[in-house]
Amino acid sequence: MKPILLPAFCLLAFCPRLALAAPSIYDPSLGTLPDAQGFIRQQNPIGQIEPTIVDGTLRQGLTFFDGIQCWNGVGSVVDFNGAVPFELIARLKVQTSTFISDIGDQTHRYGYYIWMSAGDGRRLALGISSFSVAFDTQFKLGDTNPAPVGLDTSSFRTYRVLAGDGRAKLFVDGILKIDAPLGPPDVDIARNEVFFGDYTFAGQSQTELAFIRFGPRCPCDLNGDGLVDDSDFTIFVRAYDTLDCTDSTMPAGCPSDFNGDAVVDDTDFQVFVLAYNELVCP
Ligand SMILES: [Ca+2]
Ligand SMILES: [Ca+2]
Repeated sequence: MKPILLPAFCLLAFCPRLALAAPSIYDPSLGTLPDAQGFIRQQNPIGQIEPTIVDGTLRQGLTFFDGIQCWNGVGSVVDFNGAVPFELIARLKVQTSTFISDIGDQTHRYGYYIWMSAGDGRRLALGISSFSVAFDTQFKLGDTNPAPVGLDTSSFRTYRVLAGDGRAKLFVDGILKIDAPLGPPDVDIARNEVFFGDYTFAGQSQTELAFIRFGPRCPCDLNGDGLVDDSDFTIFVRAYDTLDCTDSTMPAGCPSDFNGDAVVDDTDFQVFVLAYNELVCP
């Protein structure tokens, strides 16, 4: 017989800590700039408008077209070959962000970039303009990159990147927009870095960033919005009540079965509760 599901707080004190890799997060709702949360600012030239925190979001810009203002999570663990996919989630609103299709090297240039370089030398860049999104996965002259996808970026949207098994996927508000092969490793790039902001000297942007998190995919974030909260709890409880991963009503892939034993039971619940308590993956 299945045990009764207890409220999360009843079990918190008794759950052992799981040893999972720490994700990297920038959370403006804490009231501080990325500089105060472990990220290193890169800004050029002097005279850029100073970023501010307003209503829990990081406001940038309008940045200089021929300058940069971005932050680097130096030493972040970026692994595109891990047992679980690399995941990056950012919630962003764009007032304005430029787009250039090709400045001679066949890569795109966006006013707002999220740039990831993995430990194996592979690169992946997500560009977000006022009217489109794109991946750059190839950085050698003559290589082609996936075409940009039209998108109204002027309201807050959740951008979710998954990279693993040789492919990169972009979901926007839960809908798959781009699915492209990752490029080959480069020998001459800095590794394990994630930049966000105006990262290019050939673009400018004005944006509001509400959240960015990256690291190994967080299994407990069942709706893929970067947090582990009541919305995920609702999804988990439904799977817990169903129990059997082979049940036809279970979501495809049985995502709530965190330990892979084909049932969603108390063992999975203990994993979920740890993340729920932290609001993000432990
Ligand atoms: Ca969630
Ligand atoms: Ca299980």
